[in-house]
Amino acid sequence: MKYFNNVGKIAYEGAKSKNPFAFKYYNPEELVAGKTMEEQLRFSVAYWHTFTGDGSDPFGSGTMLRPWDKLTGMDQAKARLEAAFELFEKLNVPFFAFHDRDIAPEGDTLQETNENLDTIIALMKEYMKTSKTKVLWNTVNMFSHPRFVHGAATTCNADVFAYCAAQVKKGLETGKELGTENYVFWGGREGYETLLNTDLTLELDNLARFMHMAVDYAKEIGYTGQFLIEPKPKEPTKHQYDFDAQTVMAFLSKYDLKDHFKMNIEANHATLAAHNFQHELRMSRVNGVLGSVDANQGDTMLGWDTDEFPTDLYETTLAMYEILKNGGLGKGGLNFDAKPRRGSFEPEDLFLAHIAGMDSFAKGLKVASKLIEDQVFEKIIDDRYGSFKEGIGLEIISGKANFRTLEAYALQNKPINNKSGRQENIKAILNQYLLEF
Ligand code: XLS
Ligand code: CA
Ligand code: CA
Repeated sequence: MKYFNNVGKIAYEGAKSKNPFAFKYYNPEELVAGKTMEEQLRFSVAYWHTFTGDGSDPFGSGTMLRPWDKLTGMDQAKARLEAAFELFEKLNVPFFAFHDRDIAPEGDTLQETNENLDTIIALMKEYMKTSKTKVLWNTVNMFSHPRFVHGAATTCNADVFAYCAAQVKKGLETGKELGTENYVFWGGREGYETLLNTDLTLELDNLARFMHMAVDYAKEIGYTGQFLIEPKPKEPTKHQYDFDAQTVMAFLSKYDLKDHFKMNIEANHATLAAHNFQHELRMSRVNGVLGSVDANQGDTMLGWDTDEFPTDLYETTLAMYEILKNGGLGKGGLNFDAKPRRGSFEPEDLFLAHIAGMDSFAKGLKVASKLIEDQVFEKIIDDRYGSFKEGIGLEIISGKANFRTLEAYALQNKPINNKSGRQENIKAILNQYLLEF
């Protein structure tokens, strides 16, 4: 234990605790809705923000003080890994997630790059022998290097497509080697800047070809992790192909891929798509494709991906409501795809930020579980759609009605009566639950 000497093991001390390095709501062993909090929440640390992020922005260089930054190359990669397992143990998190290039640097050739990866993966396996922390998901970075300037699987350059295939092939082998629970596809540069130079059909067909190759290869090598697609509407490209959950579902249906993928829903990507977090979770849930969650939050005043640690209890409660209604996340989890602000640059801030996120979701879980136990929204919704349980409504639902019978009904019907939707009252009830439980 040498990277975070000022921080010990983070324990649950309860809501009255004033200790910043303690959980106030997250009590891993506590039972909520039939499972422990640890099992319900399945927290994961994002390797990129936590161990490689330097705090740079378009206007200034990095600010983060990280003990491993004295080193470079593979020495730095090894130190980061050691620091990672120290943080996992102190935070007591069950999972982490990474891109290939987060854990090991690129070499001069693809072969050298793969060798660097092999060295780190072997070391990671060693750490995992004595650690409880497993990999929630792995993925590959097909967006940072200049070779991806025109896209990855949707590039105009076939050599780049081939390179990406090699990279994902290695990613799936890594997933198998480490027993990762999921494999994520986030289309970093899969989108376009202008249609004036874009063959939209070819790009989308190629994206589907690529996904089919991935499905086939996973099957061939016996990789059993769940495949996830992570929607995002914009950034880095102006128009990302995986705009939102509904767009991705349409793509999967069109290309006969829908049996193989679920969604990894990120809160900040939902808001960038002009939805809210709950919308994307609900849309995925009701279509049976809610797979995992990137737990963060955006800023309503900023139009870009700020990846803040989630602290908005309203959002975490409604997210946990969807997740509980989904029967949990299965192989998925709550991955903190989030970074401390540029001004929160000390190593301790990594702990404080995760504690804030974990406590916010723990509280959300408790409130959501109570809301479901009391059937608060269920009763409201049941009552609101009551007209479909009898009479003409029942005929519509059961398929007996058609335009003629409905016209006949409408012609003889008395004036139509609507009832109030009572939105303000419902929000007040939600507030009562938030303050009480
Ligand atoms: C970027 C994405 C990315 C994915 C993994 O906006 O959130 O970090 O989660 O490639
Ligand atoms: Ca993400
Ligand atoms: Ca993001």
